[in-house]
Amino acid sequence: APQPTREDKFSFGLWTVGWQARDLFGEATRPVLAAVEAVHKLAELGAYGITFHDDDLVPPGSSPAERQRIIDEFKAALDETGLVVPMVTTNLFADPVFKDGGFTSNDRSVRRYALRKVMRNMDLAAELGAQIYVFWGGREGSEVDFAKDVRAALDRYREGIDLLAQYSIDKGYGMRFAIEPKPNEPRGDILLPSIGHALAFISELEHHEMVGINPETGHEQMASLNYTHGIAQALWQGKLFHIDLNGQKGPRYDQDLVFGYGDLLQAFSTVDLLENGAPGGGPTYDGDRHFDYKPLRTEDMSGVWESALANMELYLALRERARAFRADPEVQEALAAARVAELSEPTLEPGEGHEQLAADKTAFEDYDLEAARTQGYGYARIQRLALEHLVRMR
Ligand code: 3MF
Ligand code: MG
Ligand code: MG
Ligand code: MG
Repeated sequence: APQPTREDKFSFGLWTVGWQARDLFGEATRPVLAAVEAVHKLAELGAYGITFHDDDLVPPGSSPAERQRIIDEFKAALDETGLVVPMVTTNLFADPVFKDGGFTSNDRSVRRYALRKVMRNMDLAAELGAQIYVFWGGREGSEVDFAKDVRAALDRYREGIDLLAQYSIDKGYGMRFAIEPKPNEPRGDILLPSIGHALAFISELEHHEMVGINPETGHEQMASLNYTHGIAQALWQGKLFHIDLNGQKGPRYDQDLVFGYGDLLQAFSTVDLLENGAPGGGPTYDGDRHFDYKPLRTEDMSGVWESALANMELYLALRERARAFRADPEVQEALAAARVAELSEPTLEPGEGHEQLAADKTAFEDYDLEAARTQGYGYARIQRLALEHLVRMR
């Protein structure tokens, strides 16, 4: 199997390998994982980075002295291993104070407290050199439509992000923000439920240029959406600031499986897009390949590290398969026959407007409709070749 290295830029949330597997119906099945141990173990496996929520690193209720000791030990482990912290985020969902949301709680005092909690953790993120700050608004939503004024909630969401962007600017942190969409769970309905909703929201922000998204594979697939298409649109809009890779088996609860363990074919197209870019060119992704997954509840710590490695190995295997797919002359011929590159040609001639188009009889009056209607596009062959590369038939 391919061996992950620093250059591959793989990163993990501390909450992933550190998940004690407490779920809705059962207690924890694993012990607490010390952050320092996670750093050492991930570095050993070939990872490049580690990310965290404030409360993953410093348990809530820690004294200032205790907090400082934890941070110092964490920094020492980073120095020792060379692991970096590309992204940091805030837990605005676990504490009961956030049961109706952080930035969008109906209770104004909760909203002010949430902003302060983020500001404190942004200071730590800056100290650790994090360039990306993620916002997953897991409790920003409702179960009762009549109890939440969604337009007012979006005003408050915008007010919160605007304030925090100003904070980063004034402090000279130079961070970029990434909003993570999710359709539901833990709220019945969450605000900014999909990539598209988040992108539309961002366009309304004061500092919209410093805000992008952190799309998670499973979150889009929970809503039956195509993740590869979603990140392609984010790239097109220059908004793919970060990424949460994992696996999900269709529209059900948020499974957070190992990357590729859900829709493997879509994982293949995701890796192809991230690694090989779009056939027509355009912006690509160069951030860390971040995994947000949950090791199975049945596993002890050896199963945790087994699955952490599995994320990276599968990504590398798909990267190798995607390169082989693109390099195969038969695939290139099939892509050409399907005129995949023709989509990058503008529909209009240079300088052509609707008047010239209206004068072009070949576009309408003399158009060979029958030929266009009966042609085959050749996509079946591309799908077959892609699958054959995926399962190593080629
Ligand atoms: C929940 C998530 C979150 C976010 C995290 C920020 C607990 O479904 O995906 O993980 O990823 O809060 O990155
Ligand atoms: Mg998830
Ligand atoms: Mg999740
Ligand atoms: Mg996530």
